[in-house]
Amino acid sequence: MSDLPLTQRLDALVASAADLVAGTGDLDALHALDVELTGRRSLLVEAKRELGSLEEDDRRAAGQAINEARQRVEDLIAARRSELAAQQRQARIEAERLDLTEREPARTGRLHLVTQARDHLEDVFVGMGFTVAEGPEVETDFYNFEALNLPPSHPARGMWDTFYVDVGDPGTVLLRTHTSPVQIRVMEATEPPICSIMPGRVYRRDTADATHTPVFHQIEGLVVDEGISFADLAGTLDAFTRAYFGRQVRSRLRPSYFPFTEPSAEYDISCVFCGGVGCRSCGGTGWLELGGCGMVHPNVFAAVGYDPERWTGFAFGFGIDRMTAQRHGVDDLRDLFTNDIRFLEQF
Ligand code: FA5
Repeated sequence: MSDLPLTQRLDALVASAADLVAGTGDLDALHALDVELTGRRSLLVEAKRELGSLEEDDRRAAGQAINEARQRVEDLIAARRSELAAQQRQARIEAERLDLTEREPARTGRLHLVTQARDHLEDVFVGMGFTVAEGPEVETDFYNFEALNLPPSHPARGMWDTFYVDVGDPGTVLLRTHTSPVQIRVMEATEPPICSIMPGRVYRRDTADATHTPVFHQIEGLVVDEGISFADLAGTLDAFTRAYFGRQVRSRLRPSYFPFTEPSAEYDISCVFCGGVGCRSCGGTGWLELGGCGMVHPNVFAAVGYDPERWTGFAFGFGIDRMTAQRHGVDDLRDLFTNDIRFLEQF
């Protein structure tokens, strides 16, 4: 090849460089080829060494031809370099791509356990003829306490450690401590007969432990009509217990005190873990406490303008979170809200 004229040798060199460059598969191979084609030991550099033996005019033309050939080779290499870099970038993006549609069905989202429980409770009560009502979480002192027969400075207000909101006169606006204020709102808005449940979130300044959280959920029930008796309350709660927990679970009422009901009772169910024999979960008693209930106090009827001589009724309020925990064998309420996906996806 070295016997051929310089321009022909340079053309052949550029043509073979084009094939070699096109054949490189990655940037490392291209770098090695770059050194071979344009480096100190390359044919292009060797050709320059021949220039010394040429006449001045020929030398200028040959030098120019060598420079042009080098430029063409360098252009080929630069074009291939950007092609390979783009290919490499694309490959990395493909490798790192997260296709969310490829996730297994078992990992799709679901309703939180407490929401599932609330929906289920609503279904059971609606099946028993109740309607569903809701009220605000930020309440006034009137609805949360006063209209419920808890006038200011009533000692029983201490039963509910309250979060007050810095709005209006001090102590007048608060985060509701129970769902009972919704009873008042429902009675203000409707004439008897009433047969409603009122689920929702409530707030108390309670320190979190295995059975308490500062934010939790209750479901309130209210039935008002002529001639409603304590036997109706007991029968309704018994029917609910069997529908929600199963036929093997029994319920009982124990005397208690709430300012807005008279008489008042605590509602217990036979322990779902030991069947009533006594175990660690029920403290050896065989019973689990779910909430309070009683006959609506005449002062509450008076606060909403109902005639206490004509109307009677019962009310109840259960803790949904504790009920859920008991139903599913969760022994620490805090597990429901720390949002550890490994815990939540079991339900
Ligand atoms: C009340 O809140 C009454 N309003 C219930 C009521 C309604 C009585 C209508 C009579 C008529 P109590 O403070 O006991 O009552 O709360 C009811 C239930 O809420 C408790 O039995 C418990 O299940 C749940 N509860 C109370 N505090 C917490 C808490 N910090 N964390 C989780 N659940 C709680």
